[in-house]
Amino acid sequence: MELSDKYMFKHKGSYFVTDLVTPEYIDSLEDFEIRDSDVFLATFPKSGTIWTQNILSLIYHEGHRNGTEDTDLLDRVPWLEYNIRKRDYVSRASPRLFATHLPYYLIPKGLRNGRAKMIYVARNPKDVLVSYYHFSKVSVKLEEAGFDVIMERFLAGKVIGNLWLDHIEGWSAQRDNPSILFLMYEEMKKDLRSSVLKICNFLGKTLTEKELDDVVDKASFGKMSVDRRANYTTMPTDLLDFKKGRFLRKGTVGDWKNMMTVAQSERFDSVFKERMEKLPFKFIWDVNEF
Ligand code: PPS
Repeated sequence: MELSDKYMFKHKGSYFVTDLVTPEYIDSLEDFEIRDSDVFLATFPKSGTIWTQNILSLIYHEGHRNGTEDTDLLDRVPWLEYNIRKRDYVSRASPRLFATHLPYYLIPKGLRNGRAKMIYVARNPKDVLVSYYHFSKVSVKLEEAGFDVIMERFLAGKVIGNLWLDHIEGWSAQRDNPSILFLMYEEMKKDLRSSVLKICNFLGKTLTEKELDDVVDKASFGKMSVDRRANYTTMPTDLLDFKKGRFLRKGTVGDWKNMMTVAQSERFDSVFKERMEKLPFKFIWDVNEF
């Protein structure tokens, strides 16, 4: 373990939430046994994880789609590295659905060897930063600080998920890997139905038109915000403090413009722009670009 404080510790070059995982558990994930039927959702924090978790849950679970089951996303699509409810992942029934914020180099070797399917969701990093800043108030496990401070930590990679550029470069180097589907948050925002269809095709799942409509409807920001199975209000209060905000906050594209000054935006660009230009994605920074 390289560094540790009340909120985060660094292990194998990556930051983790102090109370929620141990270095030994992270080490054990290298050999976590992967099944061909597993589905992993990978994201940098605040890039659309809960949204895509919900979509996966809705695609796979009829009882979620038709409202007859009351299982929340922490149980439907738990985090690999943050096993908050201490579930037994090894004896979990197939198909297992997992979410992870791990950098590509730390995922189980069974995944790197092409077993299972993975979905990586990316979001423009200014909206990621602003979402992270607001979330650091709601999350009891993240250190609260002013926006300027959080921005400097984000630009230095001293946040959960590490340096955004490293995370996305590591995953996007796999862009020709047929086991990984790459999606953009903004693309989902622009046309959710097409994104859900893309996910279904990738996973070999065939839904009827009605089922597809149900998935799209229940994955909308408005419906998720009031669905306790999909808005993390069932999370323990020692993890999230809902007096300080909501997990589903705004769900828009371009909110960074409401937060960042011109000087902050320029400072951000001066650190990120060059490497971002080499990424194989076209980022959308504003709804007017739709
Ligand atoms: S985490 O903590 O990493 O799991 O957070 P994550 O789920 O990746 O990101 C949270 C942001 O995603 C937004 N969100 C949505 N946007 C649009 N539509 C839907 N259905 C949706 N669900 C979640 C959520 O509001 C957070 O973004 P911000 O910008 O803070 O609103």
